[in-house]
Order: sequence, then C-alpha cells, then structure tokens
Amino acid sequence: MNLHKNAAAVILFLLLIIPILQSAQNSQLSHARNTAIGADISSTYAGNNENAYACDYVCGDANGDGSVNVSDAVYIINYVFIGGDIPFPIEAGDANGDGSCNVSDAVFIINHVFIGGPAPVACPYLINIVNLQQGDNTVHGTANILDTALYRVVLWAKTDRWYVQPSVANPYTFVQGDGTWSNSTYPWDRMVALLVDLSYVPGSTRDYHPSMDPGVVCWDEYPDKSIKYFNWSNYRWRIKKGDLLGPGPNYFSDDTVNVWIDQDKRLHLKIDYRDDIWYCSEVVLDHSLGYGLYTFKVDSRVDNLDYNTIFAGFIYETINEEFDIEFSQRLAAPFNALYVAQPWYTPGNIEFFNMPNSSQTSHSFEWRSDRIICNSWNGHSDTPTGSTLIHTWTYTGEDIPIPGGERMIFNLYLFGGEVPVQGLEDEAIITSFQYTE
Ligand SMILES: [Ca+2]
Ligand SMILES: [Ca+2]
Repeated sequence: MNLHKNAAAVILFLLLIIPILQSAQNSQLSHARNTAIGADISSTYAGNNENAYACDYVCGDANGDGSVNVSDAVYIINYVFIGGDIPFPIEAGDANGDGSCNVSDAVFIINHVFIGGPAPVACPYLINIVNLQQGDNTVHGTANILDTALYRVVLWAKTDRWYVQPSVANPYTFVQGDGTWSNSTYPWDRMVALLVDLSYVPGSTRDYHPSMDPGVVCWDEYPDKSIKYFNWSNYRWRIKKGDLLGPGPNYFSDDTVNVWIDQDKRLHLKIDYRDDIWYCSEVVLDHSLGYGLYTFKVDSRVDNLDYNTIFAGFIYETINEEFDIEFSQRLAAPFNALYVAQPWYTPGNIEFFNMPNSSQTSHSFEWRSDRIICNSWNGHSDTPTGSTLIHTWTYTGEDIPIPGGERMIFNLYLFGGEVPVQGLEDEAIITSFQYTE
C-alpha cells in the first residue's frame, strides 16, 4: 500500500513539476537581474542572503515563505538537480529529518501534501544555550546544523557593553561533530551565543545587540531574548523596544498589540494606551539595502491620523543621513504628508503634499547617488499611472544619504512624545515592502 502511495505521489509530482521547472528556470534568470520573482517558486528571504536570521525556520519550508507545500518540493528539486537556490537555511530542506537535503525530501513533502503522509518533524532550533546559570564561567550549548564546517559560534558577554568571549584573540567557539559546543567566559550580566557563517567579523566590543551584524545566522540569549525579530515581506525586521527613546521621546513596545502580522501577511503597527502609557511601534530592517527602489503599500488611511501621530517609512543612518516619507498633520500642516531629506531645515529639502482619504495607497522612493524620486499613488499597483498618481517629487539637493549603515524603518509614533490630541489609538497597516536594485 505504501509503495503504491509513494509511486502515485512521485508520478503526480513529476506531472506537476515539468511545467513548473520550466517556469522556475525563467524565474531564476529574472532573479539574477533582480526583477520580480515568481511568488511561489522563489520567494525565499532573498534580501537576507548576506545577513540572515534563520532561527524560526520551518522544516520542509525550503523556500522560506512560511508554509510547507508543493512549491517547497519544487524548490528542493531545483536545488538538487539544476543548481537552484539553496534552501534557506539548508536545514529547512531536510523535510524527512535524516540529516541531508535531497530528492527524498521533495518526495516526503509531496507525500505529505497530497496523500496525507507524515508532516515534517519539528526542526530543532539552530542554536541553544544549555543549562546556563548567572555567574557561570563556562557556556555550553548545541548547534543543530548539518555542516559544522560552515558555521561557528561566537559568544558575547554584556556588562557595560558587549564583549566578545573568551577573548579578542580567540573569538570563536567551534561546534563539535555531535552538535555541542562550549567555551569559557569572563563575568557577564547577559550572554549571547551567535551562530555565524564564515563571513562574520568578530571584533572586540559592541554597543548594540550583537545579533545585528552581517554573517549572523541565528542566536540565543540568556536570561531571555532581549530583541524580537520577525520575517515579513521577504525580509527580517527587528522590533524596537524601550522607554523614552527617539523619535519622541516615546515608549516603544514589542508587544503583539503594537506589532503583528495578520493572516494576509500585512504588518500592523499600533499606538495603544495601556497602564497610563501610550506605546508606539517601530520595526527596523536587519541590514542595509543601499541605492535602489523602495516601495511600500499601505492598507489603512494615512490622512486621518491623530494630529500628533506620525506614520513614516524611511531610511535612517544618522539624523543627517536620512530620507523620509511621513504622514503627519502636525509636521505637514496645513498638508498631511511630506517627503524630506535630512536635515529638514536646509532649504529645498522638504516637499509637502496632501494624501486623500484612500484606504489603499502605495509609496516609493528611488534612491540614487544624484537624486531621489518619490511617488505616492492610489491603489496597490506596482507603479503609478496618470490616473492613480497622488504626488511625485524629485530631490537633487546636497543631502542625499550615502549608503552604508542605513536601515529601512517603519514607525508609528507621537510627535514629541505628546499624547494624542483626540485621545485615540492609531494604527497603520502595511501590505508589503519591496526593494529592487
Ligand atoms: Ca514554503
Ligand atoms: Ca532529508
């Protein structure tokens, strides 16, 4: 019976895969040019190849789109037979949990999807700190990776800053064949174990969370994870959290009330009032994208936010290396929206305009070395037309940011940390974020 089932599954699979493989090859060609990617076949976390956090991958979800279906079987076949993209992480391609990623994993997925075969086993977390106690001077853990030669562990201890452990001269902790690792450490208040690839540069100290560096695949932290990340719109985002931080100062929360993804994969940012505090929200892309076309689509009105509420999509490195699209009655009065290169007070750096009462709009800025072209339009088409365009502006001034340390950020916050004038909680819903070179 099982044999028949397997045979049926494989035949079905081959019937399905021949046309799909052909379109996959086309898709790979377009991928190389960084144009639109076939939604089902190549929607891996493409933007994260250089700076990838794969902690919460799903076993069998080879293409990293969050679910296990036939496109993952196709993705694995593509990888195994025609040199397609590697599953990300490779461990996600090991659907049957036998320690390698090959055609049997594609068959396993087809079996599961079409004829009720077993689901992929729960994948082990990529890195774990094990049995650590405050005051310990040795850190032990596990790394559930298929190829221990491609990854290392780097320990960071936090006191007043983050310090690499056990020493600057010996920053690496190597994973043993059985997946365990351990190393010594100087005293610490907080401990982070990074799983890094071979591109990672350790250095000696950090003033920011060590998980944010290029080459970090995943991390664990003791006593708890102090930063939340999530996958959305093919990228990895960090949620800002802290009291009286800029802009504002405001309270930024990583609570699921303030930042969450709905069943249609839309990102919700919310300002809410709890325990006598107005909590704001901000998400930060985990790496720099540089020059290119940045587009985001919005599924909520931006013309009727509270007078003190600001909703913004922008790139930021420093207060003078920043370019924003902002929706704010207070900043833009008597308008409700603006494009701005920082510093805003330089003549010619701001363009004010009015957003209509549309619940579906799109916004883009094309950032080049000599200009930034902004567009806002009605609806969710990829580009504006004459009839959908709301506003366009080209900036060619002196303050075009230089790429490097900048991050794409979305936030919803209160001007100067002041309470909402109408006393209402506000929400912004972002359907998607896209970047093309
Ligand atoms: Ca998938
Ligand atoms: Ca396997």
